[in-house]
Amino acid sequence: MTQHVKKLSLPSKPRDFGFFVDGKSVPSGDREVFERSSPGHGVPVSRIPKCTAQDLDRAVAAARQAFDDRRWSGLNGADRAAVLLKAAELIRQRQEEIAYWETLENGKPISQARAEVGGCIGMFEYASGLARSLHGDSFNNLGDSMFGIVTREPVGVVGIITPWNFPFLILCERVPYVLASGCTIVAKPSEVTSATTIMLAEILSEAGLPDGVMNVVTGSGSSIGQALIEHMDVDMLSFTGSTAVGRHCVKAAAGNFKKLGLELGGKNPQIVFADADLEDAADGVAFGIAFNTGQCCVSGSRLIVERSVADKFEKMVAAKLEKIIVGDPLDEATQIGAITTDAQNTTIMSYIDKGRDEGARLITGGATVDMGGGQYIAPTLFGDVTSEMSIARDEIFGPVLVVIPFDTVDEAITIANDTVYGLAASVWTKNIDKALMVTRRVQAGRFWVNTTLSGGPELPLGGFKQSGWGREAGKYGVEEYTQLKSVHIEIGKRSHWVE
Ligand code: TXE
Repeated sequence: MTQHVKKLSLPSKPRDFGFFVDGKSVPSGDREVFERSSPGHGVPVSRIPKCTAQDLDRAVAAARQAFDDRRWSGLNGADRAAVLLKAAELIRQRQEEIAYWETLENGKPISQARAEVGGCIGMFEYASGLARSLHGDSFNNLGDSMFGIVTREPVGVVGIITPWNFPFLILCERVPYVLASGCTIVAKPSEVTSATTIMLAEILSEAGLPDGVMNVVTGSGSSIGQALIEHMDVDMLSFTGSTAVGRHCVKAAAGNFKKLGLELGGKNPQIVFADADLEDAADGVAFGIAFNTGQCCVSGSRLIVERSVADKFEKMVAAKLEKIIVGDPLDEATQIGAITTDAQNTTIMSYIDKGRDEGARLITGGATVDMGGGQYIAPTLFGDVTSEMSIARDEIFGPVLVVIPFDTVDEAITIANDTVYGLAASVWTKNIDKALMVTRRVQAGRFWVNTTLSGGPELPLGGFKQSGWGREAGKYGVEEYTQLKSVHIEIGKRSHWVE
């Protein structure tokens, strides 16, 4: 592990952000304000309003009105696509600014933040095509007197609740697809990373999105988030966050039976066979756990490795982890930055203690890193781990990898599936039979063969088991935000029931 000093500078004073309703930014006024400090430095960088229940009602009413009067869903797909394409162009123009604020509030390295914003541009561009190609079905085989069509209609007002680990990326895996479907939005970002969500609302407005189609409320999960999931005028909720709050959403959605999309936790396996390219696999495994300091729902946090190469491979991974550049998020050279919240820092360190207490062998890392401010944890590897240990079962959401050896393909699959989660999985092997067998039998919504953490706008993401409901992105992502209507059309004279 190497340490670096920062290059970009911090803002001289915290920036004030307003929330966004009906096409306008609303300043905090006399509302309480949440001040966010950069997790990499401990310096205040932004201030956001704590929205009230009335603010939420206004935002939902604006989204309702914009949906009901069809100012967005009534446009043709080409017009909706034009707005999404213009938004992509404006994001490109503001890429540096968005990346900077993402880094300041989240603590991720600036180079990574830039790449993520680049990925978001692609989401908007891809979804613009979907706005034009979304279609239903027809049934011309119902006999001469009947024609059937199936149409897709937008669900309505969609609430989007996002977490702090990828504030802009997770938002952009949803917003352009929701807009492509014709729905309207009330988004609530995590209270610690709200800046870039507010920026997206401004960008969409500038791109020509009609007022009221995209609204943003800010504040805590327990107050404004809870009110959003319970709101009787919200037709669908897309929630990304912890499994505990996801469960809560299921209960709250019962009020008006709102449709739910849930992307929750993961404890994702990385299965490495002895016949893999072990150099590649070691690099991929290190990337899979350390990227975004392991604060990814799809982090590869369980290394399930064939016993015959386990010792050797463990050392290869440890060597990679020790070379990762942990540093100031504003430094161009940094590969992993700060842990995003104090609470998350405490959680990760408590799991490292648990690992030691449970009898796992600490191979590397296991400690905080002093950068003179902010909170940093060295990439950590535990050997001699059994599937019963909490470090093997719980989502730690930090740079902590556990090694579990196996002897047979069946055993590898059993260990991989021995979790309540089913979000993602990777397999590393040069044997096509093993790769396919594992891909078929491991329960995960996203799968990687000889790679990890790849993604893009085309392929959907989402979980099996307790990792969630529904899929985001791809054509499937747009379809999630639609509902089907079947239309039966009688042709010619009706044959009468009452003569
Ligand atoms: O998530 P929360 P937290 C996991 C990860 C992490 C743990 C806790 O294991 O350690 O969750 O993180 C909003 N009604 N993931 O506490 O609380 C909240 O304001 C409505 C995995 O930050 O679930 C934020 O906008 N909303 C995950 C969002 O929910 C509520 C990413 C997520 O916060 C709410 C993040 C409520 N009652 C954490 N309570 C992933 N799958 O990537 C909170 N929120």
